[in-house]
Order: sequence, then structure tokens, then C-alpha cells
Amino acid sequence: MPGDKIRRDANKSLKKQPLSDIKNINEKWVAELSDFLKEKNKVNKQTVLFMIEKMRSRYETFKTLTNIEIQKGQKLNLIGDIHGQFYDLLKIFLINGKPSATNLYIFNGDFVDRGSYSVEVMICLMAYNLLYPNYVFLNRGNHECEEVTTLYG
Ligand SMILES: [Mn+2]
Repeated sequence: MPGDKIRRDANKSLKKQPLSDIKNINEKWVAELSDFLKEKNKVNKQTVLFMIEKMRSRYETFKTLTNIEIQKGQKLNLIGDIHGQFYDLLKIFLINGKPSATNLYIFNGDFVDRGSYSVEVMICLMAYNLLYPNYVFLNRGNHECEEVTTLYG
């Protein structure tokens, strides 16, 4: 019955927990963020701006080319073209394991466009990059610019 469905939906929304305030980006918060995004919640503007500012100050110091040395016992996952498929990203983490000191990831560009969840992908990747700057690497793809996003976003 439609009434039951509405009631169920209302109960479901009551159960939604707000995302904890971002103070520092730790493993617990990133896991919480990932679940929050998975449930199709919107992250507030202050949180996203906080992350963008942190990313900007880090990336401004980067050279064009980064060398990565893989140590014994570390696994490297090289992932390309997520293209706004947030649920595929979660599946990749499920199959290959979440990023960690022994489970490194290079995301080789094209995080956005084509799929429906470009913002969610970007927020999640930024969070992991800020959490593990030495284990999660983001290379900019040709879609990470205003002109291409305007066309394909
Ligand atoms: Mn592509």
C-alpha cells in the first residue's frame, strides 16, 4: 500500500545519521563518509571546501611527475577512468581491498563525467588521498577540466 511505503521511507530517513564534523581526516571518518555517500546523502559544502583547501595546499607543492617506489609487501592497484561510477569504485575497494599502507592505489585520471556520481567519486577519492597521501595517488585526466566537464558532465 502506498501509505506503508511512505511510512517506511519516513522511518528510513529518520534513521539517517548526519556525517560527523570534519576535524581531521582519519580512517574512521573516511569509512563513515564512504557509507554516507553510499546511502545517497549529500555532504555539506563546508566539508567539501575543507577538503578542497587541503588538497590545493598539497598539490601546489607537487612537481609534474611523481615517483613512487613500491616496497616489498605492498600491492599496487592501478585504476583508470572511474567516470562518475561511485558504486563501481566501492566495488573496486570491495574486490581489491580498501587503500592502506600495504594496498596502494593510483587513480589514473577521468574521475568525473559520463556517470551519475562524479561529485561522490571526487569526494571519496579526495578523502582517501588526504588520509593516505603516500598510498593513494590521483593523476589528473583529460576530463578534470572545465571545458570537458561542461561537455560531458
Ligand atoms: Mn576516459
